[in-house]
Amino acid sequence: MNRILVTGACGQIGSELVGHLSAMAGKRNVISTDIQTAPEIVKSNSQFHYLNVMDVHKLSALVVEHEVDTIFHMAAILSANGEKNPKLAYDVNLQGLVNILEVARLQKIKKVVTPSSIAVFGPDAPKENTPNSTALNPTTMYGVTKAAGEKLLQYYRHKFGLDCRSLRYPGIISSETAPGGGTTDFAVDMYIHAVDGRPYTCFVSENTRLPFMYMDDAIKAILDLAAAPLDNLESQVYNVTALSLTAGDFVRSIQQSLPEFRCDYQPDFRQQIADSWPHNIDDSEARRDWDWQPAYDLDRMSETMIQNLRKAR
Ligand code: AKB
Repeated sequence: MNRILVTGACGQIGSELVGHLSAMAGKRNVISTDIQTAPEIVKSNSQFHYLNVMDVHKLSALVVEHEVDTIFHMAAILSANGEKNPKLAYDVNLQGLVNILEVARLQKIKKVVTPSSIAVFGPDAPKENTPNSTALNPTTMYGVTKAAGEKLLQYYRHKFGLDCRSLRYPGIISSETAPGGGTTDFAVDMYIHAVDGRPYTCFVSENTRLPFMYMDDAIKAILDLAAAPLDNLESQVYNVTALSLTAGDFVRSIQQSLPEFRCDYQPDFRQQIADSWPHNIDDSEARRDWDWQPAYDLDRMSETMIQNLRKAR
């Protein structure tokens, strides 16, 4: 039986991942951790502990105490917050990852799975169908830490034989837990405003195009990658995507169900971040090596988001 530690368990992806891991491994085998107070979805599906990933001693003690053999390391400072506080993003994203990898190495953890991001790509990477392997010259601190993190995973694999895997998430759309401090957050904000009957001022321009994915697909992707036989994985880090959408595409899709929804556009510093990222990425290597395939298109995603947000209100 796997004993799984999840960091960043109260975040947008972590909070939903915990529920799925609990269904697979049993609540008592999921040790969830964060620096925030745990929401009900996390408390009811795991054993929750306060943990700052910077605290390597507490991290190590939790791993030993609970006989953890698998780590999903989800804690991170996202792109927009990272630009407001680059040093914090550096500390949490890179020192936090090194702490996880060191504890994993010393405690002989079987597997570490941790997300990377489309933010590893910079303005010089191809904008369309950005390949799995291409120039990584990010222009945000978040992107710098994710690109360096990918290299750290490679180092720990080659130097110590640690099984550590990663996937480059696009913007994730979900209704359970709001994203915190990312550049792609505008899309989730739009759904929330629309369901609340409020207009929305979007912080990127109408034609800003980025890769996106619905949460159920994001969870499926990380669980499928975690479950894939190591021998099938030709890469350690995989592009994954589902949709390539502009801000305006979200508005039009929402208006099909909520025609009164209005959005205007006032780009701020996040426009420059969005402009440095790909429009869509090539995930054929993930499809080849571990059968990656998303299930949600824009219509299905919008219907599900609106339904879930209405229920929650
Ligand atoms: C962000 O906008 O910072 C994140 C990401 C694309 O990794 N959602």
